[in-house]
Amino acid sequence: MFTEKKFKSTLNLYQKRIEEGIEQLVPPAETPPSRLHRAMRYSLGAGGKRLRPVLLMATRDLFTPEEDPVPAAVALECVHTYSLVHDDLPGMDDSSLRRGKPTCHVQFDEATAILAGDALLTYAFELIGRYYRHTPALGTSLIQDLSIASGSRRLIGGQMDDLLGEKTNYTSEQLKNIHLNKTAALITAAMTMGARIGHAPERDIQTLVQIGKCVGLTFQIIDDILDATSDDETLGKPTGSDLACGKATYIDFFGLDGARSQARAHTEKAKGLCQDLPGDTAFLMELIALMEHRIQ
Ligand code: GRG
Repeated sequence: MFTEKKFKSTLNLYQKRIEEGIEQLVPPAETPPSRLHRAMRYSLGAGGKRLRPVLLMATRDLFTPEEDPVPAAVALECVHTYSLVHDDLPGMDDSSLRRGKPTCHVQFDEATAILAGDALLTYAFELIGRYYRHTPALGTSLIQDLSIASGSRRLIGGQMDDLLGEKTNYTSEQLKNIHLNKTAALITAAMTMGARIGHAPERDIQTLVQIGKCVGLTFQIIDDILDATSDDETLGKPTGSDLACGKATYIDFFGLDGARSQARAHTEKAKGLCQDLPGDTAFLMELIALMEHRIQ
């Protein structure tokens, strides 16, 4: 067990390494065309929790600490940030607030936000190619994990189905599948990429895939609960949007208490699976528990 103080200081250390990694590895704002690089950095720097890169680094630390996880962690945050920039666009969620700040298309303009998202996505793969070229097998598997998780059958496909869901009556099983694709896939990739950087055996990678699915589902259920029960200021983005655009959520199917108990069940399953992993999993287990109790 971690004390709360030890957990927070470890989390801060990971987050600090990620902030430094973003600062050092992403092209400076003045790189031409500077409007584009300013927009990329604006969205990357706009106060995210860095959950996915922290998961990647903490998972790597369960195994062999030989390879540097920071470039992969930054690449993952670039993909996550691109997805948020595009999700906020008028053609998708049409949101003007993200992480308590104007969204990229509001701060810059729509065309710049589209290009900044495109550039963040592309840059992620440049980073992995550049920093893991000395270990080609590792580099290739990182590219595979990240491209599959962010591709048309996972993140982008999940987003497509989610948008179609505004006009379709999905079943709870279909809703779960959307969330496995839209939310859990990148979270799972965080864990498998971390494990690959630590040269984990395939057996442990398969356990992490199961953990990632549970963590992703918990994360999305809590997202639904917060959208319905929190306020714009606490969340740093507009609340009540699911109801406003007629999207089905876990609360529609299971009620608030039912949704909460599903989140708890997924969290407990993930923590149980952590016990099958090697190394000191105390931090990872606390991080997983935090997802269920997050308020933003
Ligand atoms: C546009 C291809 C494409 C995909 C968009 C990100 C996304 C898919 C949809 C956003 C809708 C949403 C609320 C999804 C729930 C999961 C999620 C990605 C939440 C935001 O992630 P956090 O809370 O964000 O980790 P921060 O700001 O902390 O980085």
